[in-house]
Amino acid sequence: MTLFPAVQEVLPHDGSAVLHESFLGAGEAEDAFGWLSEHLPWESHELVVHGQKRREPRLSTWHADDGLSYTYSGLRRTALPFVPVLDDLRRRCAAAAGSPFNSVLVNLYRDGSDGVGWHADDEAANGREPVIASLSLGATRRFDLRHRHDGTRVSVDLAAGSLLVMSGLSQHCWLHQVAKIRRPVGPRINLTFRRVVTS
Ligand SMILES: O=C(O)CCC(=O)C(=O)O
Ligand SMILES: [Mn+2]
Repeated sequence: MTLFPAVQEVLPHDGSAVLHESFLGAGEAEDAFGWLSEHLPWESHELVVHGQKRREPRLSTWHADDGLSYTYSGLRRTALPFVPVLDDLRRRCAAAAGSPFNSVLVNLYRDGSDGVGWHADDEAANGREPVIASLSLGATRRFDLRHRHDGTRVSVDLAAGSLLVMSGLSQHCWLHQVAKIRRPVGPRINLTFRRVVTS
């Protein structure tokens, strides 16, 4: 008997965020986590938040098809190429999301003192009503969404192998975060596949 549907909409209104709980099998998710954590050239970046420089509390890499660059919280990033593991995951996430992707931001949360604060993926480069596929590997972390106007809160645990596909008004009407936590937690990798549009 299945107690919870394997694929479910988590937003009550104003956009969509569809959670595919077991998008990757446990072995596949472990293999991808192991390979990416060992082989990606993890970078530590400074962000400009409210005019102040801060070191981002997570490591990341950004990969894109030829010639794309991207501005993220005041930081201009030049793309690394897609590698076969990322390309395979991109193809599968695109099929599930029903949308093509030309880039992926890969984040490594080393422990509970890494996180990402409230924000929306609403940079112009993501286009209007972007489809963003967010694949999680490694330790489970809580992902919070908060409606910008009515304050509605939704939280989901993003476990290894889960895929969250955000679309429609989700970036206009909602903010999201991965809060820092005090309890001991292992490393987590999150991949957000996006389609960056160039003007
Ligand atoms: O780690 C996550 O689940 C979310 C990451 C995120 O929101 C981002 O990189 O824009
Ligand atoms: Mn985001």
